[in-house]
Amino acid sequence: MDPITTLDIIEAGRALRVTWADGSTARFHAVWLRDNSCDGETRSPANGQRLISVLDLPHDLCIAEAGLTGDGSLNLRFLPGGKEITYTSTWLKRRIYDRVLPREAGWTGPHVALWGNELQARIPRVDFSSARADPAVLATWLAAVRRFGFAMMTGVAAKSGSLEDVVGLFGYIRQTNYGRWFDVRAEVNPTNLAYTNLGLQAHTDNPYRDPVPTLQLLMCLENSVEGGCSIVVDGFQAAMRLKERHPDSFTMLTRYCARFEYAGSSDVRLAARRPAIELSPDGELIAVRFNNRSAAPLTDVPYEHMEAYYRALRQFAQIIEDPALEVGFNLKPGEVFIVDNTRVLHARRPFAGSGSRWLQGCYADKDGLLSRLAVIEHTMKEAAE
Ligand code: NM2
Ligand code: OGA
Ligand code: ZN
Repeated sequence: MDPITTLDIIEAGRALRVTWADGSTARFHAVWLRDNSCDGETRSPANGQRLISVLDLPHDLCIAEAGLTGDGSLNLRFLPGGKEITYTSTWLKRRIYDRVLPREAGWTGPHVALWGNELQARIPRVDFSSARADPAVLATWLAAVRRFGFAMMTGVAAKSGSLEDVVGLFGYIRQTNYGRWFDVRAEVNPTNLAYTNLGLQAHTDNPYRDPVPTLQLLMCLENSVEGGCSIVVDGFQAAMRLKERHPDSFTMLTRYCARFEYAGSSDVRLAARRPAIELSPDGELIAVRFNNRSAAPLTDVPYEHMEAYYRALRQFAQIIEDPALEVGFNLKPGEVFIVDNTRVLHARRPFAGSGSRWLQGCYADKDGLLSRLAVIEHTMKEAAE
């Protein structure tokens, strides 16, 4: 633990400067400190949920007294009201916000690593039974999805519905008009081009849905055709290449909304309006949407910028097609791959021949996966302490 050495009430009690033994220092506002109190009147001891609202924070809140307790925690008294609150030094230090965030558009968090075809030699791969039996093994698989947006699973029973068991390891299936899961094989009168033997250019699934399914899983039941190889591409890596090579094009794809739609069967008319590259208000790379088969007419790009937008899209597509970014594999029965559908694009080469190719796919969501991973990590950390 890093103890607090100095406390200075500043700005007439509207804020506090805290200095730690290692020399680091940060300011915290009275309103922020009061809002983040962990006492039983502010947060439910049963579930940690907040009991107060912003309307319970007086507009003239200030810190009247600041001191250190015997164990080095920070103790504050607020006015009006005179409420006393204690914070541990570690809790506070982990939540410093008094810093300049040198963030250029396109940043990603510490758990995300961009990749290209060097991942081919070290595709994250875990066996289903091991993942089911051992939370630590499951955690390595889930962490790979968090890090690379892509992972393989082997040893899954090559029978219809097995994806239920795979998704059951970490979360919930997202049911859609395609079903809880769907068969991917060449059909007569296909309702979707995925249900043919055509090649599918690298894409994210269902960009015509809002919210988009954030995970997709594809499992192989049969594969004895010629061709049909699977390819994955890190869409975040592609977006950053676009930014490096053609910054104006990156801006085009983040600034204007594209449109996507699907009405391949008479009971469905899905449509969404979202950018091809989505950033958060502070520039974090959040999502890539790219799917030539469901791109709808662009009507949100002004006339003056339409040609530049198409140029940007073409440059993005060229980067996505660059073999240097591709990881490829031929799925065998019992193999599953999972992609973060907000980030990693998947493609299929065309196939032919006398054999059969039968995949099953399903959607799920990343919030549940990340929650499951956080729970395992938290439990393992507690056990180690
Ligand atoms: N299927 C496989 O997003 C798409 O339309 C890709 C989706 C039909 C569920 C195919
Ligand atoms: C899909 C898809 C790839 C394949 O079903 O969404 O992209 O290999 N399929 O058939
Ligand atoms: Zn797909």
